[in-house]
Amino acid sequence: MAAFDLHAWTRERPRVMGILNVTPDSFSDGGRFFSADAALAQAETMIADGVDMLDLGAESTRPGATPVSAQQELDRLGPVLEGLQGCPVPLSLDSSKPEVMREAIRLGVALVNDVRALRLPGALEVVCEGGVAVCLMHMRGDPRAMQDLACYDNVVEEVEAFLLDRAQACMAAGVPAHAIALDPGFGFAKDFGHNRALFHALPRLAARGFPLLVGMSRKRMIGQLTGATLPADRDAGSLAAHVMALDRGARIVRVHAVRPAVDAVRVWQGLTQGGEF
Ligand code: HH2
Repeated sequence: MAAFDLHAWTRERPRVMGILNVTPDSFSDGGRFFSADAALAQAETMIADGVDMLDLGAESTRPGATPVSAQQELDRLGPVLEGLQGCPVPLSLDSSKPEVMREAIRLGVALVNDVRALRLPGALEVVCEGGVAVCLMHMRGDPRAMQDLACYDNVVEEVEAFLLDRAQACMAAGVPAHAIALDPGFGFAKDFGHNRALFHALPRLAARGFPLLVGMSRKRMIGQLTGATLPADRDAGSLAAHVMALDRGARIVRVHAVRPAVDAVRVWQGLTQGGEF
């Protein structure tokens, strides 16, 4: 099976990836979509709202999150993936574990979104054999202790070098270049200054030729700018940051609030690329 062509898909227009956290403890919506029924209802809502891809995660990666086993992830994801058979939009799996990736690929996911950039042993091989696309994200350490590692000489150079190195490793293992997206990993082992430096460097990262995915939805950096302490109150700020990211070359935005993001992408596309109405 040919891997999902992320380059062609994102060249057509920017894409909205909807976050579906099948978890009890995610930072902004933990517990809301933990049952398979609730997750499937939310998937249906996001599809009706025009989402381009659903990103299913079963382990929170918020700072300090408690890790879960591969079996727990599979128990959470299995019924949701079964319920999404025949889904009209491609599915993405937000996981780092090769066992989870293998089963999710069997159940039809088109993309593996890995905050560890396929660094766990066996992950790269599973993606290669499965013939799926991948999003490689930058993070240091693991979510439990990553904020202690937010210390860089030059965050942009280090993140860029890391992402290019991981993309090379994927291509050397047989993942086609057109199936690779990169993500600087906003908020992952980064303080506000690092996030801002990376935001300014989006054009430089985009110039490397891989579609850029950005995920700032409801994150602390948005709250630091707007004063909104509750993640659910950060959607407007997140939308502003994501539209600015599109102007700087991002091609996929990973969001909780799908409808406003879909409208924003339509407006961005219509005003910057022209076209008939
Ligand atoms: N952020 C989160 C999780 N996965 N994947 C990519 N590629 N980029 C991101 O910025 C990113 C990600 C954290 O957000 P969320 O899934 O809402 O929270 P939690 O990890 O607590 O479930």
